[in-house]
Amino acid sequence: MKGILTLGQFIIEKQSDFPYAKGELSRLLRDIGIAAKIVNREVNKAGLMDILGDVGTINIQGESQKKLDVFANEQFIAALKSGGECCIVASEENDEFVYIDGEVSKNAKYIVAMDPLDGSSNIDVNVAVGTIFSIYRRVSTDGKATLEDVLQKGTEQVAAGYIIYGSSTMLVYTTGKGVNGFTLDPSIGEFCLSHPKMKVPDDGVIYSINEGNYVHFPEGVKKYLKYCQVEDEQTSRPYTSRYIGSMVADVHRNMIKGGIFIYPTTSGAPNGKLRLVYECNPMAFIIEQAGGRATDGFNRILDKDVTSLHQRSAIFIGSKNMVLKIEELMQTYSSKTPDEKAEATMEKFGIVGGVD
Ligand code: P6P
Repeated sequence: MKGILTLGQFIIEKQSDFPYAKGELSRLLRDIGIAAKIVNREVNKAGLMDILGDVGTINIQGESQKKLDVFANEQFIAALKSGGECCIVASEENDEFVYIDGEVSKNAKYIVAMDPLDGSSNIDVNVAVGTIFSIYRRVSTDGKATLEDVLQKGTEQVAAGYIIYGSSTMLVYTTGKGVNGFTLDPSIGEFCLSHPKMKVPDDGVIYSINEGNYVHFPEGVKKYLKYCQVEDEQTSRPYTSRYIGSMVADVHRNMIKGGIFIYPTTSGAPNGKLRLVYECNPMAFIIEQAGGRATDGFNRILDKDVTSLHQRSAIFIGSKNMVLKIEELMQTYSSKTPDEKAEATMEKFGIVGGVD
C-alpha cells in the first residue's frame, strides 16, 4: 500500500537503531500492538456489551475495577505471555507483579510495567481512555526475575508508550530515539504511521488540572493557577483550562497542541495520585523524548528513586517552559518535596512507617 507505513514495518525498519538487537524488543512491541487492537475492539463497542460498569472488586489502589479494566489487563498479559519476550508484567490491576513462567519467557530479557486501561472511570460515559506501558531490560542475572527488575529508575527504560482509545485509536511510543504516533486504520486492522517525530511545543496555552482540589493544593500550584488566569496579551494569558480526567488523553492533547498536565499532592493524595512506575515514568520518558519536561515540582520524574510497585508521585508534565514556570513557583512557595510533606503530615499525626 503506497505511502502507508505500518507499525510492524516501522519497528523492523528502526531495529537497525539498535546494533545488538536480535528482534526481541521488536517482537515485544508487536505483541503490545496486537493486544491494543483487541482492547480497542471491546472499548469501541463497550456500550453494546455487558462489559460496562464495575466488576464488584477493588484493586490495590482502592479503586473499583471496571469490567474493561480487567479485560484489558487479561488481554495484555495474555499477549505478553504468548509472545515470550517478557519475564515479568507489573500492572496497576495486580497487587504483585506477574511472573511469566514459561520455558521461553523465564529467560526473556524484558520487563513490562503497565496501566492496562487508564481513566477507566470515563468508560461508562464514552470519554477517551488509554493504556500506558513501560519496558525495562531485566537486571537480575540468575534464577527467576525479581521485584528488583521492576523497581528501576525511569532513566533505565528501554521503551515506553501509550494507546489512546479516542475519536481514533493511536499508539504513541519511543525507544529513546524520538517519539512516533500510529493511527489504527480499522479497514486494514493496522496501526499506520500518522505522526512521525512528534515534538511537544516549548510553550502552550492550556493547563490541565482538577481544580476541585484547589483548597488542598501546595501554595506553588495555587500561585501557578493564578498566573495562568491573569490577563497578559504578550504571553497569551489567560490560558485555557482543559481537564478530561484521563491522563493519557490530557497528556496526548498537550503533546499535539502544547500545554501542561498537573496532578500535585492533595490532602487525599499526600504523595500525588498517579503511579510512578506505570504512569509517570513512561509518560515522562515520552514527553522528554518529544522535547518536553516532567517533574514532581522538585525532581525530574525519571531520576526519582523507585521504592515500591504502586508508589505515587506528584507530576507536572508537558511544554518545557510551562513546566519550568511551575517549578519556579513550587520551589519558591512550596518548600517541601511531596515525600517530606507526607512525612511531616505523618509525624504530625504520630503515624509511623515509611511513606508509600
Ligand atoms: P481525578 C484516572 O483515574 C487517573 O488515574 C488518570 O488517568 C487521571 O488523570 C486522574 O486519575 C484523574 O484523577 O482525581 O481528577 O479524578
